[in-house]
Amino acid sequence: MGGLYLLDYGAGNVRSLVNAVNKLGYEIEWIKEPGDILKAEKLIFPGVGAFGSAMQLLVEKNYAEPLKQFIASGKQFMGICVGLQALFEGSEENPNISGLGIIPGTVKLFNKDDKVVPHMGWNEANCIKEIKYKNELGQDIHCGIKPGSVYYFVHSYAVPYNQKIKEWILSTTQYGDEIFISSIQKDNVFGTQFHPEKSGYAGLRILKSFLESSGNNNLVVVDDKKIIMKNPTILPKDRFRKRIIACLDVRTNDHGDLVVTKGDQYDVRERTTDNTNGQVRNLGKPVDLARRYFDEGADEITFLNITSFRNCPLVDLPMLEILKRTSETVFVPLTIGGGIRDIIDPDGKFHSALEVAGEYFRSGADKVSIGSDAVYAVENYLANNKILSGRTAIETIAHAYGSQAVVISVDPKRIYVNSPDDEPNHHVIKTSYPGPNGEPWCWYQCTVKGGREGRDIDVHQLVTSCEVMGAGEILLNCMDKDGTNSGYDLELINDVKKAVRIPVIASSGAGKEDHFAEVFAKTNVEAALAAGIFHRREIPIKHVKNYLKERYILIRDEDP
Ligand code: 1PR
Repeated sequence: MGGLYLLDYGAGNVRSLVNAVNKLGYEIEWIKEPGDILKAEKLIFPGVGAFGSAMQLLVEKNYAEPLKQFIASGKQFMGICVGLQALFEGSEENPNISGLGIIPGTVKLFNKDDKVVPHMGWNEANCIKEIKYKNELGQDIHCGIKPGSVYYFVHSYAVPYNQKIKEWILSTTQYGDEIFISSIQKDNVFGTQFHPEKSGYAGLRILKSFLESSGNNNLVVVDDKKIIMKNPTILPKDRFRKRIIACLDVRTNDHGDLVVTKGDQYDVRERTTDNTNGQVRNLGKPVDLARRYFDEGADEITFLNITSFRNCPLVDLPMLEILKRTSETVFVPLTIGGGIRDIIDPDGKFHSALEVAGEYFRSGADKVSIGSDAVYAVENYLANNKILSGRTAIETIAHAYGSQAVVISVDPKRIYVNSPDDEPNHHVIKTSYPGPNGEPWCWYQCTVKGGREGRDIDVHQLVTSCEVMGAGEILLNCMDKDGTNSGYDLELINDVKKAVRIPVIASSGAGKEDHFAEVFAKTNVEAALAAGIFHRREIPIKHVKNYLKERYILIRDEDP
């Protein structure tokens, strides 16, 4: 099939979409100028970032009018995420900016009272009508959305279910007690609020059906006889899945090769018989391991460059190549951490954290994770009477790419005290696991440079400030628990969950299946991350998921 085009305006990770299309055996060309839009036979618009900036860029680049003409011409269009939202009249996200106005209605912010926002993770899409495409031979192709399958969502705004536009609605999804439109389809226009290119095999099936359907005018048909419109009812609980994340700490070993390693409380060197530091532990090759975890059912993959404090020219950042290669075969979200900060090349050239993040997004990352730089930013924010500067990495990246793209990686360690009065400037909690001298209280000190340096700031101050700055998720490590296989630090996790309204990933300490069940049963964390047990093949991800399923914890099943 020729004439398949991608409408990109440089706002984020579209590499994964291109890779997904290529994997399905199709080539896709990029729209470079307005005239290309009308040349296209099929067009995919993977809107990324904020509604307002997407629309502004469409207008600035003179794409908006040709896009409307393209859609009116009856040629096939697919919008993804903001690419779907742009079809509506407007969005609460940027009330002064108009959408394309093809579908009546406004995109609204989720209600944050009963749930964390963004809605980030795997959820169901329930088709409320049955749609079939025709292929070139006139055969039916189902739209690819299958009952029971789950898809990857990442957004804070959505279009609420609305009977008045029922002819447009293909599926709905429930988040908390809200039902929103998760996909639309009418004539030649198709769109998903979720990301098919990040939804594993279930998502690839949807892209495939769109690509295989005939590209001629109006050949996409709605089979009217099959339309079963029923109003979706609000269930007592949504079907949002708990996520299992595999984390790969990456660094160069003593031979200069990039390897996945794993520390015990952040010490990544083998212990030798004479108790001196040995070689950096080598647990495999990053790209191969990521692929293995995708096949085993990981819901996300996180790469952390743990020697990021070393200076490196922007173009030689070691993780760029790893991301590019991983995103060719791994179709779940990828996060990259380590070194997301302003950098100066060895030749003296300055690059902002925003530029660094941009390189990673273009190489296939969906989120960046900020560690040390977040601690410094919060220190300045608190010293400056909580006035936002607008210039921190968190703020600039969240502004350009959306909050959902900014994760804060926290590396805390416990400091025990006898009484809260001993530490009046920090958030102190009573612990059931007293310190070495029986101290019944502790606070969690934030560290920088991979745990090498403790700072005078506690986790509570860090996460609440980062949320204000625009971070979209917290990756909550714990130095005391890392690599110990003794279970997650539930006290820390519960304390952080109470403090923020953004998703939290529990990390550090998983040693058996029951630790995952425990963290989901005893905290309301959105995701659990592990490293060592997966790398050492002690417990396959599949076993963890089966164990959770047997205990009625909702997880995503593999969908081959
Ligand atoms: O400060 O923005 O450059 O980011 C550096 C990043 O590298 C941070 O996210 C920091 O957590 C990470 N990092 C730095 N040094 C180490 C180290 O181990 N020496 N890794 C390190 C942190 C912790 C987790 C680990 C979980 C689960 N690793 O990512 O994967 O604790 O482990 P487990 O399941 O085996 O217990 P910046």
